[in-house]
Amino acid sequence: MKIAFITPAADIRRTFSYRLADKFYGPRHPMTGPLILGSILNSSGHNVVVYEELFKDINFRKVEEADLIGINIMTSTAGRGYEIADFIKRKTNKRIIIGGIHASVLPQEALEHSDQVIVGEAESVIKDVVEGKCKEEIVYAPAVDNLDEIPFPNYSLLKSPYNAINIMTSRGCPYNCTFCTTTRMFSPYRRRSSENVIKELKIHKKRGLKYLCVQDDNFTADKERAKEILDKMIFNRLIFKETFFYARMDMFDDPDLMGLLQKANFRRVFIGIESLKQQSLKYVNKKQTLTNIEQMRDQLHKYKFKLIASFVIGLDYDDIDDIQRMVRFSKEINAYQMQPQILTPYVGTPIYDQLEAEGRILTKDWKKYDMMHVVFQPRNMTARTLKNEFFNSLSTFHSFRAPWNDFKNLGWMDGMKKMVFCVVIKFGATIGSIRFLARA
Ligand code: B12
Ligand code: SF4
Repeated sequence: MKIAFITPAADIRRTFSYRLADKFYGPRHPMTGPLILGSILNSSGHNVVVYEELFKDINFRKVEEADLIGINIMTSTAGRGYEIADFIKRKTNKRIIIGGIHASVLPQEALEHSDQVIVGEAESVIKDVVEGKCKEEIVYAPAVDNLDEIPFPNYSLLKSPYNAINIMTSRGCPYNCTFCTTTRMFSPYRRRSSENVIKELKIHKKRGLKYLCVQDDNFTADKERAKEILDKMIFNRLIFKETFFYARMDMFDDPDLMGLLQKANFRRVFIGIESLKQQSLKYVNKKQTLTNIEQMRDQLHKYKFKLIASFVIGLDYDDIDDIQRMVRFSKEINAYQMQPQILTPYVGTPIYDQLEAEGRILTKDWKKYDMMHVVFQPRNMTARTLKNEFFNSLSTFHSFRAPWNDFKNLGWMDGMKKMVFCVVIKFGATIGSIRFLARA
C-alpha cells in the first residue's frame, strides 16, 4: 500500500520570512514519530513517504497518489492538519488516519476529519490499523514498553529538506510540571540503552549530517545514563558539529556530567527556568528553587554553552515586573537566546483544568495554542498587556549588543548568525506588536 505521512506546520511557520530565518539560523529537524512509523510500515512491504510542511510547501498532487494519508498533529497545527485532511477527503476520498499529541487528547475532534484516530504512541498498532485488522474508529495504543525494540527512524522516507538529525534517547520525564504536555503523552518515563542509542548514532554519523538534536524532554534526567551515552559517544568519535539538547539546571551540580557534555560538543542547551519567583516555581510544580537558579548563574561562565533560557510568562503569581526581570536576568547570564513562552494551557494538563474550572480560557481556537498568543485570562494583568510584554521582552533582549557578546565568546560565525537573528526578531516583534495593537 502507498502511504504518505504529513506533519503540518502552523500558518506563521509557512511564511517565506519564517522559513528563511529557520534555514539560516537553526538546524532544521523533523519529528521522529512518522519516521519511526514509516520504518515499521516500510519493512512490512508498504511504500511510505513522509512530508514536513515546516520546511517546504507540500506537493499535494504527489500526496494524492497515496492510498492512505497519515497526519501528525500537535495543538497549534491541528487546524492546519484538519484543513489538509478535509481537502484530501473532498478531492480524492482517500483513507485518512490522524495521530500525534493533540489527537491523543481530543480523539473525538480528530475523528471528525478522519476515518481513524490513534491515541498515544502508535508503534504497536500502526501496522494492524493500516492493514485493516484493527477497525475501531479510535484506537488506544499502549505506551511502548521496551524502547530498544522499536526500529530507528528511517530518514530516507523523508521527502522534505532537512539538515539535522533528531534522536530521542528516552521518552517522557520523571518530573511533573503542571503545564507540561509531554509527560502526559509519553508516560511513564522510559529510557533506551546506551548501546541502542550508539547504534543509531553510528548510522547518522555515516550519513555525514553535522547537526544533532537530542529531543529527549530531559536528557539529563538520569545523569548516570546520560554520562554512559556521552562516554560512548566520545569513545566512538560520534561528535557532531553542534548538538542541541533539553535539560534541567540541576545538571550543573554534576561536574563529571558537565565535563562530558563539553567533550561531546553538546553546545546548545534549552533549559526551562520558567520563573524567577519561588511561588511561581511551586505553583507549576517545577521542583526547582531560586537557589538552583543562582547556582546555575554562578557556574555558567565556566562552560561554553549556547544557553536557550526559557521562561513561562503570565503565571498566576508573576506580574509585569517579573517579565522585565526575566530580560535583565537573561542578559546578565549572557543567554544565547531568551525564549519567553506565553503560558499555554494544553488540554490534558492540570493548568488547563484549573483555568477551565475558573472560566479563564478565552479561546479554543487551537491555532493560537503556540505559546505566542494569549489564550487565557491572566490574573495579574490584562491579556493585552501580557501579549505586549511578550513582544517588548523579545525586542529588549535582542539588542544589538547581543551579537557583540557572541562575537567575543563564541566566535565570528555565531556572532554573525546572532546579528541576523536579532534583526529578524526585532523586526518580527515590532511587526507583531503593531499588528496586535492595530487589531485591538
Ligand atoms: C522536534 C520538535 C519540534 C521541531 C520540529 C517540529 C515539526 N517538524 O513540526 C521544532 C523545533 C521545529 C518544533 C516546533 C514547534 N513545536 Co515542537 N516539538 C518537538 C519535540 C521536541 C519532539 C517531537 C518528537 O520527535 N517526538 C518523539 C516522537 C516519538 O513522538 P511523536 O512525533 O509525537 O510521534 C508519536 C505519536 O505522536 C504518534 N504519531 C505521530 N505521528 C503520527 C501520525 C499518525 C497518522 C498516527 C496514527 C500516529 C502518529 O506515534 C508516534 C510514535 O510513538 C516535541 C516534544 C516531544 N517529546 O514530542 C515538541 C512538541 C511537539 N512541540 C511543541 C510545540 C508547542 C511547538 C511549537 C508550537 C513551538 C512554537 N512556539 O513555535 C512549534 C510548532 C511547529 C509547527 N509544526 O508549526 C509541543 C506541542 C504541545 C502540544 N500539546 O501541542 C511539544 C510537545 C513540546 C512541548 N513544549 O511540550 N517542535
Ligand atoms: S522538567 Fe521539563 S519535561 Fe519534565 S515535566 Fe517539567 S517541563 Fe516537562
